Amino acid sequence: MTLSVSAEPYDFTFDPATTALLIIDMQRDFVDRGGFGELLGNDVAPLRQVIAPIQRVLAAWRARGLFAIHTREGHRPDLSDCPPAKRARGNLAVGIGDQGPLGRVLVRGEGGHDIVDELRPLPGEPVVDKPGKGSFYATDLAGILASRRIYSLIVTGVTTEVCVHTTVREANDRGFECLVLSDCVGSYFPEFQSAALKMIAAQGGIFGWVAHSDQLLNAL
Ligand code: C5J
Repeated sequence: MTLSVSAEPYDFTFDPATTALLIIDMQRDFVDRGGFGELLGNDVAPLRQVIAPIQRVLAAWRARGLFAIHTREGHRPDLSDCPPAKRARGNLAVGIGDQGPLGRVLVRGEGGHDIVDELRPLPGEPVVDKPGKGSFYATDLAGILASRRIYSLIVTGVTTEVCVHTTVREANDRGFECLVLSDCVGSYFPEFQSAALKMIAAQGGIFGWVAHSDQLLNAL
């Protein structure tokens, strides 16, 4: 079965059986107060706006028995997978691995590393823990997608210009077709949100397609 979604720069077509909904880093460290995002000096309010639209898409996706994958950015408790350069970046008083209001910052198993309750993964939905910004780097995501014969990704999550963009670029180079849902990805910076989405669909869809989630829900 092929479905068609009205998108930029032109309609996105996909077979639901070979498509995964990818939900990137919807964890408390980025969207809750006291997490890594706020410690970096950001206002988390714009990121919280994507929770409800993703919830709507995820509910529709699950209702059709389709495949969803979640990612989380974070590190081993001993930080052995955290490059010193990443830890040092920003010169933060409380940074990666330090004790913060939500537990140790960006560390696996801590409160801030958890996915928000509204988007809690169900059994059967893989959760990919990633040490970097891209979801393919140093993870088993490529293997999971290959074993399910997945060729297309519907991409959601945060932040648009960092982990979403890095993942879409990685996916593009690996031959995946990516549709990014404009209201289901969020940035702390409105100007980055707008530019990052334009960059994906520009030049004939150099990295993929962009559509509002209503268009996907119409197609489903
Ligand atoms: C960042 C992410 N922004 N998930 N991570 O550090 O985008």
